[in-house]
Amino acid sequence: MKRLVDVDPEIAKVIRLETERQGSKLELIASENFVSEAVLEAMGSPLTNKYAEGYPGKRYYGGCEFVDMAETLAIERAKQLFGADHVNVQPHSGAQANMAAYFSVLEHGDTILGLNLAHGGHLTHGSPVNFSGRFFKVIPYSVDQKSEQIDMAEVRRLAKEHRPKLIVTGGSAYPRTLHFDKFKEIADEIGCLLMADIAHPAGIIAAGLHPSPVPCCDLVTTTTHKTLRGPRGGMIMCKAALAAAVNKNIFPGMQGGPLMHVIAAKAVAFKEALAPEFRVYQKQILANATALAEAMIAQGFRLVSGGTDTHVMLVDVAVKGLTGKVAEAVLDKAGLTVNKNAIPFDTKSPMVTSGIRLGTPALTTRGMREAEMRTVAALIAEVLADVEDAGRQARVAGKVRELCAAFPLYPERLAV
Ligand code: DSN
Repeated sequence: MKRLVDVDPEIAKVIRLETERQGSKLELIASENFVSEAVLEAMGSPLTNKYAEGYPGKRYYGGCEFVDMAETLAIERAKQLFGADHVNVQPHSGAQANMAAYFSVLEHGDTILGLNLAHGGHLTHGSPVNFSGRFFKVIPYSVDQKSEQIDMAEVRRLAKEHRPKLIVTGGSAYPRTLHFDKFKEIADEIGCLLMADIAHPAGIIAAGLHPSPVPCCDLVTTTTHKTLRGPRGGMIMCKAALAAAVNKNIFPGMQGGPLMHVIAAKAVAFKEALAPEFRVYQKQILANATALAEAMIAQGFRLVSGGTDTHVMLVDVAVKGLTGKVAEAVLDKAGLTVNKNAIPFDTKSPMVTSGIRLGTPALTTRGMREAEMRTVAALIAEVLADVEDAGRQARVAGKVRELCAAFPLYPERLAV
């Protein structure tokens, strides 16, 4: 077998450098995680060669008997994990899952309610620069200015005033519990559909450590690569009544051939998530997030909404006279990977921002615990105390490398 390093040394080098980067820096991006070797193996398998347009047992190509098994396993495991009536594991991404979910129940021009992107929502929940904002009439709801938590009174008021066909809940920078039951009450009051995008807390929900939207939502979408720790991709769950519409809108509606290697890897990740250790892992993500949040506050930072109930937190760096853009850049130089993020009612542009977003799924996968989270907060504070001090960044980078070395990532890959 010819090895990648012989066929394409340039790409082999890129992969090695990226693997080293992941292992030697502290990954605090809330939407990222590190998959198992088993998930990687499934993704890098000859299943990538197979065309399988259609669904198990009903394909437009011959030779699908084995990929059918992979997709059926993924579907059945996801149903078991979340208690869903119906699951479609084919969406290539969370954005495509959301698009197909919308198209299953909405017509062009219909009204939807979604959490404002600037308040922790997601592009696909109605941002004007996204298809969702172009195809639908979007009424954004906000967080309350004082509590910085979703203002349910405003959601009810807007729902009654605008009579949306669909309310969308979920987001990518919302650190607090999502109260799906309260959204359901409002949806029932006005007789509209309810959708939850659980891309961020999916793993926590699967472990039963966050309320599940599955019993009360018509549609639930997710990515599979964040807290769920599977391959990069998407998934839709829905009530039985919407199963045919969802399947039709993924294929042939908006996708062609499913990525069978990724679907097989989703099946592997779901098997891992069904094992008892996954609940232990999710509990540790939450314990680490609480520890990191408390330590950041102790270091003098302000956290949006005062803390977190999940794996994610938003840190207001403006209180230290900084922007998210500068904080992200200097932390990266010191080996701490974060992303700049708008905070609610931010006065700065999305390319500058007043905040950074931190999350604990990836570091928890490496085995780090509360003590390491306190160290991480101290390192962040040390770097941000003087963003002009390159010597300080280099010193912290050394400490980061030491900490990372104690929690090796993909060691077998780097040994060769
Ligand atoms: N980019 C994802 C995140 O970082 O949360 C959302 O699409």
